Amino acid sequence: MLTRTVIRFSNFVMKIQIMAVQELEKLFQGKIDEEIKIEPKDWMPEKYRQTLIRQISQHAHSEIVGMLPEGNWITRAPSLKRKAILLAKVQDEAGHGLYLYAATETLGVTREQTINDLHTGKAKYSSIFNYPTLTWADIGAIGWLVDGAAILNQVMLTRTSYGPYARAMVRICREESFHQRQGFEILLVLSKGTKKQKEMCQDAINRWWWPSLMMFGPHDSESTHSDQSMKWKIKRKGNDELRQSFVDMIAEQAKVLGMTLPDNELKWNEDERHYDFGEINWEEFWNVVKGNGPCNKQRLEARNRAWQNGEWVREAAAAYSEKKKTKPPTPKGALAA
Ligand code: FAQ
Repeated sequence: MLTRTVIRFSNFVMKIQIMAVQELEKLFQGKIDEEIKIEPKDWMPEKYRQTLIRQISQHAHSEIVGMLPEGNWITRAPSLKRKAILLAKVQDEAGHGLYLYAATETLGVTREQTINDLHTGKAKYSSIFNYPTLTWADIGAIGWLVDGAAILNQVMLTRTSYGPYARAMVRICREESFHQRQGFEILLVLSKGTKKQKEMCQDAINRWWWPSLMMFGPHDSESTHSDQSMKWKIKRKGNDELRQSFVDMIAEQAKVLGMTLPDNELKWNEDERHYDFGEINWEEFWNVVKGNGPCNKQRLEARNRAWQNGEWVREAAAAYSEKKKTKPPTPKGALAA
Protein backbone atom coordinates (compact mmCIF):
# COMPACT_ATOMS: atom_id res chain seq x y z
CA MET A 1 0.00 0.00 0.00
CA LEU A 2 2.77 2.43 1.09
CA THR A 3 4.90 1.56 -1.98
CA ARG A 4 1.95 2.24 -4.29
CA THR A 5 1.40 5.66 -2.64
CA VAL A 6 5.11 6.52 -3.00
CA ILE A 7 5.06 5.54 -6.71
CA ARG A 8 1.92 7.58 -7.31
CA PHE A 9 3.47 10.57 -5.52
CA SER A 10 6.75 10.40 -7.49
CA ASN A 11 4.77 10.10 -10.77
CA PHE A 12 2.82 13.18 -9.73
CA VAL A 13 6.07 15.11 -8.99
CA MET A 14 7.50 14.06 -12.36
CA LYS A 15 4.34 15.23 -14.15
CA ILE A 16 4.56 18.61 -12.38
CA GLN A 17 8.22 18.89 -13.39
CA ILE A 18 7.43 18.08 -17.04
CA MET A 19 4.61 20.65 -17.01
CA ALA A 20 6.94 23.24 -15.48
CA VAL A 21 9.57 22.62 -18.20
CA GLN A 22 6.88 22.83 -20.91
CA GLU A 23 5.70 26.13 -19.42
CA LEU A 24 9.30 27.44 -19.31
CA GLU A 25 9.86 26.35 -22.92
CA LYS A 26 6.70 28.21 -23.96
CA LEU A 27 7.86 31.37 -22.18
CA PHE A 28 11.33 30.99 -23.73
CA GLN A 29 9.96 30.60 -27.29
CA GLY A 30 7.62 33.54 -26.62
CA LYS A 31 10.62 35.75 -25.86
CA ILE A 32 12.39 34.58 -29.01
CA ASP A 33 9.30 35.28 -31.11
CA GLU A 34 9.06 38.77 -29.64
CA GLU A 35 12.74 39.44 -30.42
CA ILE A 36 13.72 39.69 -26.75
CA LYS A 37 17.37 38.67 -26.31
CA ILE A 38 18.16 35.66 -24.14
CA GLU A 39 20.72 36.59 -21.47
CA PRO A 40 23.11 34.29 -19.54
CA LYS A 41 21.01 34.11 -16.35
CA ASP A 42 17.72 33.44 -18.17
CA TRP A 43 16.24 29.95 -18.26
CA MET A 44 17.01 28.24 -21.58
CA PRO A 45 16.48 24.71 -22.94
CA GLU A 46 19.58 22.59 -22.48
CA LYS A 47 19.73 21.92 -26.24
CA TYR A 48 19.75 25.67 -26.97
CA ARG A 49 22.68 26.08 -24.56
CA GLN A 50 24.58 23.16 -26.11
CA THR A 51 23.95 24.42 -29.66
CA LEU A 52 25.32 27.82 -28.73
CA ILE A 53 28.36 26.36 -26.96
CA ARG A 54 29.13 24.34 -30.11
CA GLN A 55 28.60 27.16 -32.58
CA ILE A 56 30.24 30.01 -30.63
CA SER A 57 33.26 27.95 -29.57
CA GLN A 58 33.67 26.65 -33.14
CA HIS A 59 33.54 30.26 -34.27
CA ALA A 60 36.15 31.28 -31.64
CA HIS A 61 38.47 28.45 -32.69
CA SER A 62 38.06 29.54 -36.34
CA GLU A 63 39.24 33.04 -35.50
CA ILE A 64 42.30 31.76 -33.63
CA VAL A 65 43.26 29.04 -36.13
CA GLY A 66 42.46 31.58 -38.87
CA MET A 67 45.40 33.66 -37.67
CA LEU A 68 47.82 30.97 -38.83
CA PRO A 69 47.55 31.06 -42.66
CA GLU A 70 47.93 34.86 -42.70
CA GLY A 71 50.39 35.05 -39.81
CA ASN A 72 52.63 32.99 -42.03
CA TRP A 73 53.00 36.03 -44.34
CA ILE A 74 53.70 38.80 -41.80
CA THR A 75 57.47 38.54 -42.21
CA ARG A 76 57.15 38.27 -46.00
CA ALA A 77 54.68 41.10 -46.71
CA PRO A 78 56.02 43.12 -49.68
CA SER A 79 56.30 46.49 -47.89
CA LEU A 80 56.30 48.05 -44.41
CA LYS A 81 52.78 49.38 -45.00
CA ARG A 82 51.47 45.94 -46.04
CA LYS A 83 53.20 44.40 -43.02
CA ALA A 84 51.57 46.87 -40.59
CA ILE A 85 48.13 46.30 -42.12
CA LEU A 86 48.45 42.52 -42.04
CA LEU A 87 49.74 42.59 -38.47
CA ALA A 88 46.73 44.67 -37.41
CA LYS A 89 44.35 42.30 -39.18
CA VAL A 90 45.83 39.20 -37.56
CA GLN A 91 45.65 40.91 -34.15
CA ASP A 92 41.99 41.73 -34.83
CA GLU A 93 41.31 38.02 -35.35
CA ALA A 94 42.88 37.28 -31.94
CA GLY A 95 40.53 39.87 -30.41
CA HIS A 96 37.54 38.25 -32.12
CA GLY A 97 38.58 34.90 -30.67
CA LEU A 98 38.72 36.44 -27.19
CA TYR A 99 35.25 38.03 -27.38
CA LEU A 100 33.84 34.73 -28.60
CA TYR A 101 35.58 32.60 -25.95
CA ALA A 102 34.21 35.04 -23.35
CA ALA A 103 30.70 34.71 -24.85
CA THR A 104 31.03 30.90 -24.65
CA GLU A 105 32.00 31.15 -20.98
CA THR A 106 28.69 32.90 -20.20
CA LEU A 107 27.01 29.57 -21.08
CA GLY A 108 28.72 27.77 -18.20
CA VAL A 109 31.80 26.19 -19.79
CA THR A 110 35.33 27.20 -18.92
CA ARG A 111 37.79 28.52 -21.46
CA GLU A 112 40.15 25.64 -20.55
CA GLN A 113 37.45 23.12 -21.54
CA THR A 114 36.74 24.73 -24.89
CA ILE A 115 40.41 25.20 -25.74
CA ASN A 116 41.17 21.66 -24.69
CA ASP A 117 38.46 20.42 -27.09
CA LEU A 118 40.23 22.26 -29.91
CA HIS A 119 43.67 20.95 -28.99
CA THR A 120 42.53 17.34 -28.76
CA GLY A 121 40.77 17.54 -32.12
CA LYS A 122 37.29 17.09 -30.58
CA ALA A 123 36.00 20.52 -31.60
CA LYS A 124 35.55 21.69 -35.16
CA TYR A 125 36.72 24.96 -36.68
CA SER A 126 36.04 26.38 -40.13
CA SER A 127 37.21 24.11 -42.94
CA ILE A 128 38.68 27.11 -44.81
CA PHE A 129 41.71 27.42 -42.52
CA ASN A 130 43.06 24.04 -43.52
CA TYR A 131 44.30 25.29 -46.88
CA PRO A 132 47.84 26.65 -47.41
CA THR A 133 48.80 30.25 -48.30
CA LEU A 134 51.25 29.79 -51.15
CA THR A 135 51.79 33.35 -52.46
CA TRP A 136 51.22 36.96 -51.40
CA ALA A 137 48.07 37.00 -53.56
CA ASP A 138 46.58 34.42 -51.17
CA ILE A 139 46.50 37.13 -48.50
CA GLY A 140 44.38 39.24 -50.85
CA ALA A 141 42.15 36.28 -51.69
CA ILE A 142 41.63 35.49 -47.99
CA GLY A 143 40.61 39.09 -47.25
CA TRP A 144 38.31 39.35 -50.25
CA LEU A 145 36.75 35.87 -50.28
CA VAL A 146 37.14 34.44 -46.77
CA ASP A 147 36.39 37.66 -44.88
CA GLY A 148 33.69 38.41 -47.47
CA ALA A 149 32.00 35.08 -46.71
CA ALA A 150 32.52 35.59 -42.98
CA ILE A 151 30.81 39.02 -43.06
CA LEU A 152 27.73 37.81 -44.90
CA ASN A 153 27.28 35.08 -42.33
CA GLN A 154 28.14 37.28 -39.35
CA VAL A 155 26.00 40.31 -40.17
CA MET A 156 23.03 37.98 -39.65
CA LEU A 157 24.54 36.91 -36.33
CA THR A 158 24.42 40.48 -34.98
CA ARG A 159 20.68 39.72 -34.68
CA THR A 160 21.09 36.26 -33.18
CA SER A 161 18.84 35.52 -30.18
CA TYR A 162 21.60 35.12 -27.55
CA GLY A 163 22.59 38.57 -26.23
CA PRO A 164 26.35 38.13 -25.58
CA TYR A 165 26.89 36.52 -29.01
CA ALA A 166 24.89 39.21 -30.83
CA ARG A 167 26.79 42.03 -29.10
CA ALA A 168 30.20 40.46 -29.81
CA MET A 169 29.26 40.20 -33.47
CA VAL A 170 28.57 43.93 -33.86
CA ARG A 171 32.18 44.90 -33.26
CA ILE A 172 33.54 41.90 -35.12
CA CYS A 173 31.55 42.81 -38.25
CA ARG A 174 32.91 46.36 -38.28
CA GLU A 175 36.45 45.03 -38.26
CA GLU A 176 35.71 42.31 -40.83
CA SER A 177 34.49 44.85 -43.36
CA PHE A 178 37.87 46.61 -43.16
CA HIS A 179 39.52 43.19 -43.63
CA GLN A 180 37.54 42.49 -46.76
CA ARG A 181 38.40 45.86 -48.29
CA GLN A 182 42.11 45.44 -47.62
CA GLY A 183 42.02 42.01 -49.31
CA PHE A 184 40.23 43.40 -52.34
CA GLU A 185 42.73 46.25 -52.56
CA ILE A 186 45.70 43.82 -52.53
CA LEU A 187 44.13 41.95 -55.46
CA LEU A 188 43.23 45.17 -57.28
CA VAL A 189 46.89 46.25 -57.23
CA LEU A 190 48.03 42.83 -58.45
CA SER A 191 45.34 42.74 -61.14
CA LYS A 192 46.77 45.94 -62.62
CA GLY A 193 50.37 44.81 -62.30
CA THR A 194 52.75 42.77 -64.45
CA LYS A 195 51.71 39.61 -66.31
CA LYS A 196 53.20 37.54 -63.48
CA GLN A 197 51.27 39.48 -60.82
CA LYS A 198 48.02 39.05 -62.75
CA GLU A 199 48.64 35.31 -63.00
CA MET A 200 49.39 35.13 -59.28
CA CYS A 201 46.11 36.96 -58.56
CA GLN A 202 44.07 34.59 -60.77
CA ASP A 203 45.79 31.52 -59.33
CA ALA A 204 44.95 32.55 -55.75
CA ILE A 205 41.30 33.18 -56.69
CA ASN A 206 41.15 29.77 -58.39
CA ARG A 207 42.40 28.02 -55.27
CA TRP A 208 40.30 29.92 -52.68
CA TRP A 209 36.97 30.12 -54.52
CA TRP A 210 35.52 26.67 -53.83
CA PRO A 211 36.77 26.39 -50.24
CA SER A 212 35.15 29.82 -49.57
CA LEU A 213 31.79 28.50 -50.77
CA MET A 214 32.20 25.56 -48.39
CA MET A 215 32.46 27.93 -45.42
CA PHE A 216 28.66 28.30 -45.40
CA GLY A 217 28.27 24.64 -44.47
CA PRO A 218 26.32 21.80 -46.09
CA HIS A 219 23.14 22.30 -48.16
CA ASP A 220 20.14 23.11 -45.94
CA SER A 221 18.75 19.66 -46.78
CA GLU A 222 21.90 18.11 -45.23
CA SER A 223 22.30 20.55 -42.34
CA THR A 224 21.85 18.93 -38.91
CA HIS A 225 21.16 22.09 -36.97
CA SER A 226 19.58 24.63 -39.33
CA ASP A 227 15.88 23.89 -38.71
CA GLN A 228 16.07 24.12 -34.94
CA SER A 229 18.59 27.00 -34.99
CA MET A 230 16.21 28.98 -37.23
CA LYS A 231 13.30 28.36 -34.83
CA TRP A 232 15.44 29.62 -31.98
CA LYS A 233 16.69 32.48 -34.18
CA ILE A 234 20.29 31.53 -33.52
CA LYS A 235 20.50 31.48 -37.32
CA ARG A 236 18.45 33.96 -39.33
CA LYS A 237 19.16 32.62 -42.80
CA GLY A 238 19.96 29.14 -44.08
CA ASN A 239 23.36 28.03 -45.37
CA ASP A 240 22.22 28.00 -49.03
CA GLU A 241 20.64 31.45 -48.97
CA LEU A 242 23.79 33.02 -47.51
CA ARG A 243 25.99 31.15 -49.99
CA GLN A 244 23.84 32.45 -52.87
CA SER A 245 24.19 36.07 -51.62
CA PHE A 246 27.95 35.54 -51.51
CA VAL A 247 28.11 34.24 -55.09
CA ASP A 248 25.97 37.17 -56.32
CA MET A 249 28.21 39.70 -54.56
CA ILE A 250 31.55 38.19 -55.59
CA ALA A 251 30.60 37.52 -59.22
CA GLU A 252 30.06 41.27 -59.66
CA GLN A 253 33.21 42.29 -57.76
CA ALA A 254 35.33 39.87 -59.84
CA LYS A 255 34.40 41.93 -62.91
CA VAL A 256 35.99 45.01 -61.30
CA LEU A 257 39.17 43.01 -60.80
CA GLY A 258 39.03 41.72 -64.39
CA MET A 259 39.47 38.19 -63.00
CA THR A 260 37.37 35.06 -63.50
CA LEU A 261 35.89 32.65 -60.99
CA PRO A 262 36.81 28.99 -61.65
CA ASP A 263 33.30 27.74 -62.42
CA ASN A 264 32.06 27.08 -65.98
CA GLU A 265 28.48 26.93 -64.75
CA LEU A 266 28.56 30.41 -63.20
CA LYS A 267 25.94 32.38 -65.13
CA TRP A 268 23.44 35.18 -64.44
CA ASN A 269 19.89 33.82 -64.31
CA GLU A 270 17.52 36.62 -65.31
CA ASP A 271 14.38 34.80 -64.10
CA GLU A 272 15.78 34.08 -60.65
CA ARG A 273 17.75 37.37 -60.49
CA HIS A 274 20.68 35.37 -59.09
CA TYR A 275 23.81 33.73 -60.41
CA ASP A 276 23.58 29.99 -61.07
CA PHE A 277 26.72 28.16 -60.05
CA GLY A 278 28.22 24.67 -60.11
CA GLU A 279 28.08 21.99 -57.43
CA ILE A 280 30.56 22.03 -54.56
CA ASN A 281 32.80 19.01 -54.08
CA TRP A 282 31.18 17.81 -50.84
CA GLU A 283 33.53 14.88 -50.54
CA GLU A 284 36.41 17.34 -50.27
CA PHE A 285 34.45 19.42 -47.71
CA TRP A 286 33.68 16.50 -45.37
CA ASN A 287 37.19 15.18 -45.76
CA VAL A 288 38.58 18.52 -44.54
CA VAL A 289 36.01 18.76 -41.72
CA LYS A 290 36.99 15.26 -40.55
CA GLY A 291 40.63 16.34 -40.20
CA ASN A 292 42.09 15.17 -43.50
CA GLY A 293 42.58 18.49 -45.32
CA PRO A 294 45.95 19.74 -46.61
CA CYS A 295 46.90 21.55 -43.36
CA ASN A 296 44.69 20.14 -40.54
CA LYS A 297 47.57 18.37 -38.81
CA GLN A 298 49.89 21.37 -39.13
CA ARG A 299 47.23 23.76 -37.72
CA LEU A 300 46.53 21.65 -34.63
CA GLU A 301 50.24 21.17 -34.00
CA ALA A 302 50.81 24.94 -34.21
CA ARG A 303 47.98 25.64 -31.72
CA ASN A 304 49.20 22.97 -29.30
CA ARG A 305 52.76 24.32 -29.51
CA ALA A 306 51.58 27.88 -28.87
CA TRP A 307 49.61 26.69 -25.82
CA GLN A 308 52.67 24.90 -24.38
CA ASN A 309 55.00 27.82 -25.10
CA GLY A 310 52.59 30.21 -23.41
CA GLU A 311 52.47 28.29 -20.15
CA TRP A 312 54.89 30.64 -18.38
CA VAL A 313 52.67 33.63 -19.32
CA ARG A 314 49.60 31.97 -17.78
CA GLU A 315 51.59 31.09 -14.65
CA ALA A 316 52.94 34.64 -14.33
CA ALA A 317 49.45 36.13 -14.77
CA ALA A 318 48.01 33.79 -12.10
CA ALA A 319 50.87 34.61 -9.68
CA TYR A 320 50.39 38.34 -10.25
CA SER A 321 46.67 38.07 -9.62
CA GLU A 322 47.33 36.12 -6.35
CA LYS A 323 49.85 38.77 -5.27
CA LYS A 324 47.31 41.52 -5.89
CA LYS A 325 44.75 39.70 -3.72
CA THR A 326 47.08 39.45 -0.67
CA LYS A 327 48.76 42.88 -0.94
CA PRO A 328 47.02 45.71 0.99
CA PRO A 329 45.61 48.40 -1.34
CA THR A 330 47.97 51.31 -2.10
CA PRO A 331 46.91 54.39 -0.07
CA LYS A 332 45.42 57.19 -2.16
CA GLY A 333 48.06 59.58 -3.47
CA ALA A 334 50.97 57.14 -2.82
CA LEU A 335 53.06 55.79 -5.69
CA ALA A 336 52.29 52.13 -6.55
CA ALA A 337 55.27 49.76 -6.02
N1 FAQ B 1 33.75 23.98 -41.41
O1 FAQ B 1 24.10 21.75 -39.29
P1 FAQ B 1 25.18 22.58 -39.91
C1 FAQ B 1 36.16 33.79 -40.16
C2 FAQ B 1 29.77 21.50 -39.34
S1 FAQ B 1 35.19 33.00 -39.06
C3 FAQ B 1 33.74 23.04 -40.44
O2 FAQ B 1 24.81 23.39 -41.09
P2 FAQ B 1 25.45 24.98 -38.29
C4 FAQ B 1 36.86 35.05 -39.73
C5 FAQ B 1 28.85 22.03 -38.25
O3 FAQ B 1 29.57 22.56 -37.17
C6 FAQ B 1 34.63 31.55 -39.93
N2 FAQ B 1 32.60 22.48 -39.97
O4 FAQ B 1 25.84 23.50 -38.78
C7 FAQ B 1 38.24 35.04 -40.23
C8 FAQ B 1 28.09 20.79 -37.87
O5 FAQ B 1 28.93 20.03 -37.00
P3 FAQ B 1 28.41 18.87 -35.98
C9 FAQ B 1 33.80 30.74 -39.05
C10 FAQ B 1 31.44 22.90 -40.51
O6 FAQ B 1 26.28 25.27 -37.12
C11 FAQ B 1 38.52 35.42 -41.52
C12 FAQ B 1 27.95 20.04 -39.19
O7 FAQ B 1 28.99 20.54 -40.03
N3 FAQ B 1 32.49 31.32 -38.94
O8 FAQ B 1 36.26 33.33 -41.23
C13 FAQ B 1 31.38 23.89 -41.51
O9 FAQ B 1 23.98 25.10 -38.14
C14 FAQ B 1 39.85 35.41 -41.99
C15 FAQ B 1 26.59 20.27 -39.83
O10 FAQ B 1 26.42 21.64 -40.28
C16 FAQ B 1 31.61 30.87 -38.03
O11 FAQ B 1 31.89 29.96 -37.29
C17 FAQ B 1 32.61 24.42 -41.96
N4 FAQ B 1 32.66 25.36 -42.93
O12 FAQ B 1 25.88 25.90 -39.53
C18 FAQ B 1 39.29 34.67 -39.37
C19 FAQ B 1 30.28 31.60 -38.01
N5 FAQ B 1 30.09 24.09 -41.84
O13 FAQ B 1 27.26 19.37 -35.23
C20 FAQ B 1 40.61 34.68 -39.84
C21 FAQ B 1 29.33 31.02 -37.00
C22 FAQ B 1 29.36 23.26 -41.08
O14 FAQ B 1 28.08 17.70 -36.86
C23 FAQ B 1 40.88 35.07 -41.14
N6 FAQ B 1 28.86 29.71 -37.38
N7 FAQ B 1 30.17 22.54 -40.28
O15 FAQ B 1 29.61 18.60 -35.09
C24 FAQ B 1 27.79 29.50 -38.20
O16 FAQ B 1 27.17 30.40 -38.70
C25 FAQ B 1 27.37 28.06 -38.41
O17 FAQ B 1 27.98 27.26 -37.41
C26 FAQ B 1 27.70 27.50 -39.84
C27 FAQ B 1 27.26 26.02 -39.89
C28 FAQ B 1 26.92 28.27 -40.89
C29 FAQ B 1 29.19 27.58 -40.12
